Amino acid sequence: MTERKTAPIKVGLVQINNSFSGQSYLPYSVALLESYVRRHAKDPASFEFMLPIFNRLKVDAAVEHLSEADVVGISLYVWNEKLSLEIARRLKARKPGIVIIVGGPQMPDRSEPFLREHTFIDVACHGEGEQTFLDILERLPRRDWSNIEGTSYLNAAGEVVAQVVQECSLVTKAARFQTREEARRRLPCERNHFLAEECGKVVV
Ligand code: B12
Repeated sequence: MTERKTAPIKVGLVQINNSFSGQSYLPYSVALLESYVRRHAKDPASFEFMLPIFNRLKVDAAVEHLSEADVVGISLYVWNEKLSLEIARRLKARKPGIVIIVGGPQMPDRSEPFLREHTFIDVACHGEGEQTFLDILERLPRRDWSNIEGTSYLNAAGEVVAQVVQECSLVTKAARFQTREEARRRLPCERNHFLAEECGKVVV
């Protein structure tokens, strides 16, 4: 039997949901990311997934749990954004070498202001995340996110690199916004604004 030469990369996942009467929503979205990596990675054994965080908890407790990780994927929704970003900020301060990836419906497609405000984020994912998350994990040793579709990040020169073109999911995207105004503000280009109008009936 051949032994692994390097320890597996420890992956932490965070998707904080609300609890009602002691019952919690399980972290479906990050579970999909983990399953996809386990199924499709070139070498699945090179990644070790920690138990995901899915309940509201104190920032300190979350940071403590995640400080074991080499990379953390965080799912941003309107109900967890502030808490999740504070966990990420404190985690990066404690462990500067950790890689922080964010995604989810609360991630704006026009990401420059967001990335400049939250410089502790290494890479953001836009839209469906399974393949994008795997691509990022497989590039971890190089820390090079260039040409990974569905991502944006600040490069070493502090410039925004936005690789956010996912034509097929525009209707889904439009459906994610609370109002047409929000859809117009957040979708990345004029064509998408037009589509957001077209999809008006599915904007909830
Ligand atoms: C089903 C659903 C519900 C069900 C959930 C049932 C259940 N058991 O899970 C119910 C009806 C309970 C519900 C309730 C609510 N919901 Co709801 N819901 C949805 C819906 C229709 C689908 C959610 C889903 O499962 N999608 C499938 C998953 C896999 O998609 P995803 O979460 O987007 O994840 C993918 C990507 O975003 C990305 N990704 C996500 N996280 C990460 C992280 C990383 C690191 C990476 C790389 C990628 C990544 O990859 C994932 C896989 O492709 C969406 C609308 C939609 N079309 O998505 C709204 C939606 C999620 N809900 C929304 C809202 C506002 C709510 C409520 C607050 C409504 C309310 N006022 O009470 C509550 C809150 C519930 C809570 N969790 O606390 C909003 C969230 C908006 C936002 N910006 O965060 C959405 C987007 C609808 C909308 N258009 O506004 N909801």
